[in-house]
Amino acid sequence: MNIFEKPILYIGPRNYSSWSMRPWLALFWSGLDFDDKLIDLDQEGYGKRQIKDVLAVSPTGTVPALKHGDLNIWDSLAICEYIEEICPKELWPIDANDRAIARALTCEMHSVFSNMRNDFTHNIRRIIPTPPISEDAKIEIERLDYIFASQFEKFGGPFLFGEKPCIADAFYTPMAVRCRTYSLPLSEKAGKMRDNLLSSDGFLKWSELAQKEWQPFKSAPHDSVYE
Ligand SMILES: N[C@@H](CCC(=O)N[C@@H](CS)C(=O)NCC(=O)O)C(=O)O
Repeated sequence: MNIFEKPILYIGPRNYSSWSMRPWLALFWSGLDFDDKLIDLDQEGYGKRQIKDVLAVSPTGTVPALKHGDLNIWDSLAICEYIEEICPKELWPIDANDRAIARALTCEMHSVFSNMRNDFTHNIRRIIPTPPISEDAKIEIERLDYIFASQFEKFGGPFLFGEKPCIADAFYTPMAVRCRTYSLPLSEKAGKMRDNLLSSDGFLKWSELAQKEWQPFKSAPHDSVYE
């Protein structure tokens, strides 16, 4: 690995690829100089992890993937952990207990919330009428509400652990997007945390770039329905 080379983050279309947004936000907040390279996911092999352009940079056939010198890392969380190790800034809270909880929340986001992710597909640009909410998705929305509200109560925002953004914020920002896109029910305090996450410098930049990538994505149900 040559640490003097710029890291390159391979990402999917910004409007849809929530997994790509997570390490991009971590890189944005890290202070590292980096490039990103967009790979069109709306092509043969999508959904099967068999897109040729993606397989060329990621053994799992998924984005995000990070290239740093001769090192290639796949998976959003592993990429964030790597960035945290090489960057000059702390991307986890300083306090050991807070850091442990931030990691637990991040792992929870990475491995749970599948109903919310499947039922409310990520779409930054649109406001979509709230679809029927399944019992399983309702349980996850309530859990998300608890996380947002309790972190807001404890730290007062703007981020989940107070003044500075951390990897947990990068992981939960796409959930704030879903809450906004589908007007999902949140308590007042959780709603404040949602709005805070959607007002961060990193998300506003990502969102601005997403607006410019204006092409419908045939695999995204709402872009064909609401185009
Ligand atoms: N667990 C992976 C998930 C990555 C993932 O599912 N990425 C989607 C785009 S958001 C993908 O590349 N899909 C390609 C496909 O399904 O063919 C991570 O955390 O990086």
